[in-house]
Amino acid sequence: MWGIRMRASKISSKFKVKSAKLKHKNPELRTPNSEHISGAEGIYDESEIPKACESYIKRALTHSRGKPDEIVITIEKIRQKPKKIPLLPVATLKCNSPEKAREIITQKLKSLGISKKAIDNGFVVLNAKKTMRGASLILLKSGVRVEPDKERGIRVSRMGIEKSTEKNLSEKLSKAKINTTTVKEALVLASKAASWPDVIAEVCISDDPDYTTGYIAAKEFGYLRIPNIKRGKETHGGRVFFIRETADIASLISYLERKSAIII
Ligand code: WAQ
Ligand code: MG
Repeated sequence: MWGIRMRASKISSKFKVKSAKLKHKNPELRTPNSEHISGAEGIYDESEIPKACESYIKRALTHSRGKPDEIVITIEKIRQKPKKIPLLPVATLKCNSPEKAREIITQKLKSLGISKKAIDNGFVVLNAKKTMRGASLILLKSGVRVEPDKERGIRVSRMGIEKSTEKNLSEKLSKAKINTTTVKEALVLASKAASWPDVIAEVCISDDPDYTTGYIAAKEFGYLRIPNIKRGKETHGGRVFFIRETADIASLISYLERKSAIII
């Protein structure tokens, strides 16, 4: 098994000249002012590597957030046996506006014992103009953000789905007319994260301007899709994990970013 990750970015127009000069002096330097365009990750068999890379590259080059000027693909052999994880059940809620979405999300998070302060801090991340590359970790009582790098956030990575499970899932999603890579990848990510005991809930809004369905996920109620979580053409978005106040943060981050997991 191989883990493949893609990350596409462009130099923020504000910094174009400065960054280009810096890069000219040292071509290896990662531009500090690059803007995130898209990212993706999965677990594949060796024979699938070329196809997976091709589709990641295509995705990076045709993204609705714009043209990248850097695409990084990492392909690495997975040494440890992946942890086997169940898929969260999927449902789509009724929602016709971002205001209604906020109401639904607030009510669901409160029912899990998440404080108003933590919820408000979550929405600050989700509505911020500058999107993060990864997710924020918020303590569910105090509302404190504990991800070490507030711009990058935590990247959930090294996850995939068993072939037969994916086939079943595709059939089920097709019936609901939502059999897309976007839904499947989000579901795999949410399932991996939800399986960690200290992760109580996740809220996600896509940062793609043309994707307006988000979700809230938790072990208690599964993966709930929320249409119209944002208005079209808006480029904000993000992910927030609400975690136990007493969580061991280092173990949690290590699990989300580095431990391989396969949905069975
Ligand atoms: N780990 C942590 N955070 C991530 C990751 C990751 N691997 N990938 C993206 N993010 C964060 C980052 O802040 C992005 O700005 C934000 O999530 C949104 O990422 O069922 O497409 O890739 O129809 O735009 C939801 C599907 C799609 C709902 C979510 O997210 C449905 C989506 P995007
Ligand atoms: Mg996106």
